[in-house]
Amino acid sequence: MLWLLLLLPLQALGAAEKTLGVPPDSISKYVPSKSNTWTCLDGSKEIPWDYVNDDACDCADGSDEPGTGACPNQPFYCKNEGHVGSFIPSSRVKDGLCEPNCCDGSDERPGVCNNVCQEVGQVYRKKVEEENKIRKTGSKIRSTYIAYAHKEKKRLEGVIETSAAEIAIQEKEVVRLRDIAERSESLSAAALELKQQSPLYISLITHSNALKSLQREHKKHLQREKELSNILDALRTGYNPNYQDMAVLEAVRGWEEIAGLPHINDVGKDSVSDEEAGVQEDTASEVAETKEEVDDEMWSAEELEKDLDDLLNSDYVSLLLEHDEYVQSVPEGSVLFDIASYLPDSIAPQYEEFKDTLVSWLVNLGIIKGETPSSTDTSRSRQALTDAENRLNSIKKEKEDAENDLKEIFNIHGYGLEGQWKKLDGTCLRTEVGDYTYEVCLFGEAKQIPNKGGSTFSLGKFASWNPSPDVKPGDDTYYGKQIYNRGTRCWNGPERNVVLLLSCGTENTLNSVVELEKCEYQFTGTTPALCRPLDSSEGKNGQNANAGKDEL
Ligand code: MAN
Repeated sequence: MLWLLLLLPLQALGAAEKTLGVPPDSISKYVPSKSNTWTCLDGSKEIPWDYVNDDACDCADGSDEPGTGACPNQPFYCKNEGHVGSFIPSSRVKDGLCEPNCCDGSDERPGVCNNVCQEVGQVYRKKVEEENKIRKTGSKIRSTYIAYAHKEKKRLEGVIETSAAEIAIQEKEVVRLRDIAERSESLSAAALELKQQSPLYISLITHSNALKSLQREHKKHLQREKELSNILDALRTGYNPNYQDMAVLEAVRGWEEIAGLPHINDVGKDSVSDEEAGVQEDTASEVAETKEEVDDEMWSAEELEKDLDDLLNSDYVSLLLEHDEYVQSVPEGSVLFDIASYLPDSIAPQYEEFKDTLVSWLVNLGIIKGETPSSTDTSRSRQALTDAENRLNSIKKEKEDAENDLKEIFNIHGYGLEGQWKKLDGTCLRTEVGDYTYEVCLFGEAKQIPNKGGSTFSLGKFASWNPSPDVKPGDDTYYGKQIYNRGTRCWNGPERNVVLLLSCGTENTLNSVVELEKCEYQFTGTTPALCRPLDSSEGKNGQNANAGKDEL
């Protein structure tokens, strides 16, 4: 009976050996049948249970030797209790070397490697804790980036809407100005000169000149008034009342009355005297009266200040031509002088023919003037048209730029599905390495700037995120790499280019630069844009899950 009890731990030990190197999710598959046999995992063969982990490869898929390294290309799982389980290739099992990924030493015969999982686990946990702290802070910053992208989207939509409305208005303006320019270009210099003899036009120009002169004089007076009020203000605050100089006192009182100011000696007192209150009331009512007198059609002081220049810049020639057209157009419904409308339809064509012949005779005899199109003094109307066309083009460009920006904001290949990168567009990161300062302006250009003078080399412009076909667009590995290419060509070599490797950090920084091959640079940096919240699925415990898999 006793020997049976002694056997139990040995059996348990045997079972443990059979599952050596088996990952937790496959342990249930390593159980013997009732007849103490076992079937290879691919189902190809049934073997005695004793053949499992006996250091001889029996199954075609190598599944009978998970813990010995007897079958090639098999994963060996180290439990690493106290740390994180991990895989190593079967070729490294029982090779006499302690694998760093197998801190429990289970890949080697007992006694070869110490179990250092407690120490390694502690260091690892501390590192993960620090990384999580950074991720927590970084993800808060990242969420402000996302909020920025949403605001930016709204702004751009506003720009598109406003510019669409402006384009519609400006297009009409261009048509109007083109019409004027074309009409004035088809008018001879002599015809224009004749039109400019119109009393209305001459009077308009005289009014304009008078208004310009008044404006000039008005500005001079305003300047003079300003200087005088400065002098009087200085006198008011600086005079010495003890001298009892009545002339000075009168000047001060007079100025206070005009300017509606309290007497300087009363400034600071709780209340002003009745007399002064009366003065102020009077001044206020006078101002009110003056306001009432202003005709509705008269310009206020602000309008004079703001709008007079525009009015004086009017294109009077264009106005003249527009006016001409206006007075020449026959008012709708008026048939008084339209003889053709009194005639029966049958003789109307003969009448029109007769009229045209008569008019051309009168023109030939010099009795009336005909239209003689030729290019003339039209520079102002042409300039106005060019200005309007330029303005239209610039609004169109503004709209187009906004539309393109909008397309990129929430684009997976642009600023990310959440728009988390938009905020960093144009953010420049720099670091000094050796004789150079390296700079990368995100989504812009990378540069190599010599510290001791000399030319700056372009290291390329932003081309794409991680272009590897194995990487899924939108995940952390995708956004962890940016490519900048087509920089200044290297002498006898390629165009300079940069691979920028990014990772989560609380700040946007450029940490290192190495020239891996001639003119091929690798930058590393950090950014909060890569710090996903701790509870988000991607990146959560990513390191743990992948630990050691690189080894395979
Ligand atoms: C410059 C720099 C270097 C580069 C050489 C290649 O000196 O851009 O980084 O290696 O040119 O000639």
